[in-house]
Amino acid sequence: DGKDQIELATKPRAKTQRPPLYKVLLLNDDFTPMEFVVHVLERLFNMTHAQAIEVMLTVHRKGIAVVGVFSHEIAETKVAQVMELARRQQHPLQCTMEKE
Ligand code: NFA
Repeated sequence: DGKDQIELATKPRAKTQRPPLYKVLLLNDDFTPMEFVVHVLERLFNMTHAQAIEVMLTVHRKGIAVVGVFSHEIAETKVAQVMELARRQQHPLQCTMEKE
């Protein structure tokens, strides 16, 4: 009848801290093949083929789109992986990150 309840001490004014999140952005260009962008989105962002086509077309039409939201370290790794794949194939594809 309530006598086992424990009331934990709290600091009511202390707001809960959450780690900042970063948007990974893909930029359109006139030269990178659509199929390469779809491949990148499937392999590095775990998208289905249908999702990857949809997101690639959004970047193609709008110039830029968010392809994922991650912790700072994961976002940096994703950007580096996209840039490295593009560099190896000599495509000008650009990927960047921005705090949410
Ligand atoms: N605009 C590119 C093309 O027409 C395709 C593309 C999509 C490139 C998304 C970069 C990002 N081949």
